[in-house]
Amino acid sequence: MFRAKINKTYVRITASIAAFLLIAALGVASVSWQTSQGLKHDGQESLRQAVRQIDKMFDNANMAVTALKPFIGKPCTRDVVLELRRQIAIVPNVRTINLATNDNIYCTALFGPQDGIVDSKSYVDNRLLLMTGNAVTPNHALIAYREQFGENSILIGVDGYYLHNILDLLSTRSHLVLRVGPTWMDHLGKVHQEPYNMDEDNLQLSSSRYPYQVALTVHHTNHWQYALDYSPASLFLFPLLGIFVGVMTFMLLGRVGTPLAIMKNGIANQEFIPYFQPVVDGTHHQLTGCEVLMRWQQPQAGLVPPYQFIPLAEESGLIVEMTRQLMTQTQAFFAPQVDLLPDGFHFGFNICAGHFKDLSLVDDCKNFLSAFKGRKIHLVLELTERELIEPSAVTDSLFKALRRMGVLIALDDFGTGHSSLTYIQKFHIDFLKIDQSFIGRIGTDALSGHIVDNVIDLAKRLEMVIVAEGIETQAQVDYLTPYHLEFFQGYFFGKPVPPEDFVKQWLRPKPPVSTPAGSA
Ligand code: G
Ligand code: G
Ligand code: MN
Repeated sequence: MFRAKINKTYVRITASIAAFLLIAALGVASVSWQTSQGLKHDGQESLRQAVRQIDKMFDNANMAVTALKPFIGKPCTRDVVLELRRQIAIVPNVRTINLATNDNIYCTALFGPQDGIVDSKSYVDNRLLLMTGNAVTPNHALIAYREQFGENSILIGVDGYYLHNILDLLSTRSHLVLRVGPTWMDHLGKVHQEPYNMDEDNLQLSSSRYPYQVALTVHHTNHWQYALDYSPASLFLFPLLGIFVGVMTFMLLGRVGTPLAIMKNGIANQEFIPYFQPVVDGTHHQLTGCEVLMRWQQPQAGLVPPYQFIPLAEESGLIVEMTRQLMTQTQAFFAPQVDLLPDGFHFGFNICAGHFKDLSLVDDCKNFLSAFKGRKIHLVLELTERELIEPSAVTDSLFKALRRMGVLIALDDFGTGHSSLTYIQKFHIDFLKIDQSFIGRIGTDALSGHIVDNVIDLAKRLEMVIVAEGIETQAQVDYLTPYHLEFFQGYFFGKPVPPEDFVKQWLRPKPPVSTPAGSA
């Protein structure tokens, strides 16, 4: 039993930890998913913002182009150069403006007439070129915006500083880069010529109006750093939920169940066992029978006394099945050794109102009696006077059937209730068992003695076989002896004991004791 208990605690703890871990795993998965979704969502939002800002820059460049359309292909006069400079001054983001014919730059805002070379094929879509710098500021990143009109073109230089600013500002949780064809700028403003390494976790967004993309990488190493930002509730909720579910699992597994469920379980496990108390004859105090008393051998609580479970058993009706088990165990134990029993041995079972709902008691008694084929035993059913059975069609046929089988009826706890003579006659009572409370009064005071005398008198006048219950002392025996009662029962003769002890104490012929010489 101890071992079973340990195993059970071990199982409970294991199951509770498993439940906690399951919730924790769910939590980790949930936090991870929320974080990656959040990072992705925020990344996409950053990309959209970046495209909006960068498009606006190129829109500005485009504005300058529109303003300069009348000067396309015109010679690089002072007026033209002044107009180029005026646009630089008034249009945001624009740093340089050049005019070109084919691949020849012939007019610049800074230097006026020129004879420079431009490789128009290096422009992505003929429109954009990302550069590490130009002739004037070689180490300052710059993006050239080009618009072509026949063989002429306008080249607008947009400062890399603005691009760098946009990328930097939006690179909160992951780093943004701007890609123009094979060239890309990182969030620090550095321009790279080597191919940009795109792996699976990259997000990118192309502008619908200009030939460039912005991209970003969500780094796995950063993932858990942002868990608190994206799933603050889950980070607290799941551990709490895990603890709650773990504790609940532990408690539910240890749940004892309702008293009724425990009792049903006890029936299934045959935990209700018979104890036997001897009944002796009133003259020679020889064994004449026994009262079978129910005990509950409960694995956890040990031996449970009847007053703790009989009321619930009677109320719920489980008493019928429990009494059946008591009868079965009694016959299984005594039938094989029936020869040990004195002739006419009485087996008394306690019966309550629940037994009179149907006729199953008849079958139970039939089974009991048929186990003792020789018929040298008597079956006695003890009905308590405390709660009398209502006469009805069912009880009527039940008592008739019992009588036919030879089953005897005892009125238990006599004197405590209020059974009438008509009642006693109607149910054909064979024995009256005078309640032990009266026997207990013997020798206490004059009035008590009077009450005891009266109860015995009443029983005698009913002309029934009488059992005096609860005899505990020699004085009580002496007091009762002149009444010539048929049977005695009580601790003075023997307490209720398990079947093996009953056989040992009352039925096994004692081995002859070798008397020490000189003692006889
Ligand atoms: O044996 P003990 O004195 O502890 O029993 C207490 C009460 O329980 C007594 O009133 C006795 O009649 C009752 N009792 C014992 N066994 C049974 C039983 O098998 N059926 C019923 N109905 N009552 C029992
Ligand atoms: O209600 P019922 O008469 O069935 O009750 C019988 C119960 O009385 C038994 O279960 C038994 O434990 C108890 N009993 C039997 N003899 C004595 C006795 O001498 N003294 C006391 N106190 N109880 C007894
Ligand atoms: Mn009884």
